[in-house]
Amino acid sequence: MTTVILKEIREQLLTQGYCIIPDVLDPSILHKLRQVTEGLLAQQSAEEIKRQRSTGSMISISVDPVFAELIAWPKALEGLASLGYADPRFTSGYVISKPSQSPRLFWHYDYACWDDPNGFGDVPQQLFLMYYLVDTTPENGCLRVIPGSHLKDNPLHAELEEAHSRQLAEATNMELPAFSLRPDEINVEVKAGDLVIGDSRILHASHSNESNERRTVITLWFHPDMQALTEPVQGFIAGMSTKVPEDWPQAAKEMMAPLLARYDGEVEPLKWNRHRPARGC
Ligand SMILES: O=C(O)CCC(=O)C(=O)O
Repeated sequence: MTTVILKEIREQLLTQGYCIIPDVLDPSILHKLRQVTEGLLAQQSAEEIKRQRSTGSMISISVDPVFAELIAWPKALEGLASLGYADPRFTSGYVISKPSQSPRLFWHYDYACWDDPNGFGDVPQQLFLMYYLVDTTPENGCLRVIPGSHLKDNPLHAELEEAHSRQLAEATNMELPAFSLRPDEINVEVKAGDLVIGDSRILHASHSNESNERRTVITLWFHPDMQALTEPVQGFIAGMSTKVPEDWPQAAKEMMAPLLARYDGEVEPLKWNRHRPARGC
């Protein structure tokens, strides 16, 4: 990959709110991730499946040390470095798997630090790294995004309720604006093992899965440049950090250690606030 391409990819991330780095995972880790996620999904209770009808599932990566390998995946970290983020910090991750014949995922954004006066800054504070384990299309529930909505007001912002509310997660009312098709949305179709990187402020959703196969994504949350943020924000981020389970193998703990979000200062952290104020432009 040449620097010119990465400059374009960086530009796309900053202006459109998302970008794709192709072919990041190799067949061997993809195989391992499919096996582990299938096992985890098979253990979901009927109650959990009902509660997560729209997302499909919401299983923390802390349940299996295989995810340490993914979090510290060298090709992904190299990709982030080539975008200008050489010291990214991880906080959390989830297995989100839409079963065959499942409804759309609701529109939402994930950024939750709106009390920060720099919340509308040009530089992303938080990025999702999404790895789809199958090729995705509109038919099997590919990601949809509204380009530019990480920075600009969109009519949909005013119509959304809190992301992951019970009503949205259970997809009990598909007439809500959160489940609508939007005139300015685009499909993000990828191959299994590509890496989708997105600004956590971008409006995103997914199509319904009309296929006969599961469509699994593993979403990892990274903060690309924590040191550039104010201390109250650093404290907020550190507070969201997943605890590495004590019983994980030493090798997994060592992989994770340099990537964990930490804040050792004494300043009061900002509080969780997922309500985006209107920006006025
Ligand atoms: O299921 C998907 O395609 C997207 C998942 C998602 O929105 C998220 O992880 O925030």
